[in-house]
Amino acid sequence: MAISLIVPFHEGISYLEDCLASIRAQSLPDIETLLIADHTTEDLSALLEQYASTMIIKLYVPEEDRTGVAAARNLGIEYATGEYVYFLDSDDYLLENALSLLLTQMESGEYDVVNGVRDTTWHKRAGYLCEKQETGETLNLEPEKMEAILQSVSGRLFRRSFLEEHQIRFDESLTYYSDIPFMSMVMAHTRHVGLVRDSVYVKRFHNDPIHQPALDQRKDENRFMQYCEAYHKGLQVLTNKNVWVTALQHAFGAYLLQLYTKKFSMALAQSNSDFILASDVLRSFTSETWHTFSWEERRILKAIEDAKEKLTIRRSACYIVHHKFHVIAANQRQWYRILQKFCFQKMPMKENWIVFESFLGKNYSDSCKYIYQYLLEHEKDRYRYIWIINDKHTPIPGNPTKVKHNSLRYFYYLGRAKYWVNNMRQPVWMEKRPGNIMLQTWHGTPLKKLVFDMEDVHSALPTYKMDFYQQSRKWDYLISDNPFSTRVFQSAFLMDRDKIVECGYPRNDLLHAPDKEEKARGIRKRLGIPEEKKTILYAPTWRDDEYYAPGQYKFVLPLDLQRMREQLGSEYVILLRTHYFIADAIDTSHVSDFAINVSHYDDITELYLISDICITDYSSVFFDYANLRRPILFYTYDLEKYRDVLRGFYIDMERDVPGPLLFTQEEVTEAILNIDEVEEQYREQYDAFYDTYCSLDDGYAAKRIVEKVFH
Ligand code: C2G
Repeated sequence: MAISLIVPFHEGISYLEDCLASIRAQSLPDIETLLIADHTTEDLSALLEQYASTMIIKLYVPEEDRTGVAAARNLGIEYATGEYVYFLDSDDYLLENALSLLLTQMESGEYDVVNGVRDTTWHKRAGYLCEKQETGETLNLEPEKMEAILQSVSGRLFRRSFLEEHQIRFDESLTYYSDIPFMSMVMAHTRHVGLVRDSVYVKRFHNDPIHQPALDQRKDENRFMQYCEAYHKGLQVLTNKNVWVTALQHAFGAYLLQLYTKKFSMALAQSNSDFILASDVLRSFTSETWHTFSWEERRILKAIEDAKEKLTIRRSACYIVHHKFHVIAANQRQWYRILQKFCFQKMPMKENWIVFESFLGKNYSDSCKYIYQYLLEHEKDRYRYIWIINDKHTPIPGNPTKVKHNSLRYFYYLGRAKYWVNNMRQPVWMEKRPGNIMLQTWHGTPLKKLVFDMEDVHSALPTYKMDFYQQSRKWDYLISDNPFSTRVFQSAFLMDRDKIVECGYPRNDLLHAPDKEEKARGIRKRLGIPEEKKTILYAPTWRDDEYYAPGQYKFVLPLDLQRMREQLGSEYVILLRTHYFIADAIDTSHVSDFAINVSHYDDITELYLISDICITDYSSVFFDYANLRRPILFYTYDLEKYRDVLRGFYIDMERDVPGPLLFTQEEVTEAILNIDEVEEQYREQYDAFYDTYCSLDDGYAAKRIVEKVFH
């Protein structure tokens, strides 16, 4: 056997699946996988059966009293039969020819250990392999690389006889960081260090620290102590290797500095008792190591060495002010946040202030608008109303206070108001004080999988799940449009049932208003739609993987407007409405008598009201539009990617949506030309859909939620 792969497993079977698949894809035949099931409660039998026929895989279970990664890896070394061993965590995976690259290098020299490059990702293997780029690392041993080598066994191939000869094992008393003393022992004894310039290991970050935290995401008070202990132990065995000693000591010093100088709050969080071991490690620093730090850094480290907590914090604070003042000073929003926290939120709370915000202040719309209108009509003088709205010229009835998103006034009003009504998540840093009430209206019945129901997160911010969890803990009420959404919000947002108010969507009240026809006439007139023309609304959603930056997504119109105009222009006009995340603009100048860009029109509900046909894709738009019982077409040209790679859906689009899935512009045009037949064909499906998703919307949702929250 050439290589024994040692894979400790505790939990996370979906991660393990990717890990095993990556082993099976290796080009080397001569490898065995030793899976050490460390006190797991998950059933591995089906997975093992799936892989057993195509690779050598052996399962071992540690004794009762041996637990943790260190023990599992040691057990692996004991059972290994390969000439070499490689440690692979069960939540990570290998790149395709990782092992053969390492082996070739190993066999080309007198090495005991060969090091490859370790990549990191938030994604599953399939998604990662699509996006991967060449790393092209250099082959020298710079100090930073030496530090990285000393801190992790991942991506290294070890000669087993070398580990045996020097009895190199993981320290089982350490829950975390046992790699450090292990690698220190390796470096203390090895004569030559082999290097491979390619990536041979992919460390996968966990995007769901609530259900599946990685070891380094677990909250543990002992973590700092263990870190110091690991370095302490590492340095004890490395005594004869000066360059490696300097690298390890530098890594430790850099870690302490990072802890104290990243943020004031982090500096303050460290407690004195932790200093004892840290100070021991610092005392062993050689003069060479001390010189790798600047004088200011040395002053902080010296204060830690002397176990002087207050002095450490003072010096760290000076460092932060000196080095980061210009960053803080240049960031206006940081100042506003500080003012909000230490000034506005210290002032008495205004019991009758309500702040409304829809789509980050981009418009006056959605359920917030309809809740506001109801309050205005029935409780005008009881409250003071504040609207977060970026364009101060946006007409809003009732003369509310208008405030720009992220302006100083935004921080002031949010800091002082008792009530916040929002249709999207509030900022992660927004602190709620006792007495604050947050009404989250949300902005759609979910078709696409959300937060904790998503496996991989492909959007611009991979910390989505972590952020969402913190934000949603602050919601007192969450509106749901139907029993289906209520169920989804419980699983996807981890919301308690008693915080969800299943009252229908206030934004759909307009679609059931007695004067809706009259309103529709006014809207059509405002948009300049000729009286004899029918209207098509095209309102697609955004794509998680196509972005410039968070909240700034790309969109290319998948319609040839000129051709559409030729085929449909005598009977229809088309309203084009991009999602509020889309940064790209649509050009309609060449077809101005046929297409109207309504992307900046405030309220999409008003557009539903004037449309005879709605075309969408995976947007929640159709759940609301169905209230009108008018035809809906689904232009799902990238269905497979959207469903299978990016998101996944809660309902079966092919079976349950109230209209046809269309894949080309020709099919869309054809359906429009034959819209009566399409309607007839989908009548039954539409009725069933309406009953499931729209039956709570009766024109009184705003009344219900106001009575619940504001009385
Ligand atoms: N919207 C819009 N114009 C579009 C698309 C959407 O005005 N072209 C508005 C609609 O009110 C829609 C809401 O934004 O209901 C949410 O849009 P989605 O396309 O559904 O996407 P997303 O913002 O990701 O919302 O649970 C809600 C959804 O699952 C997620």
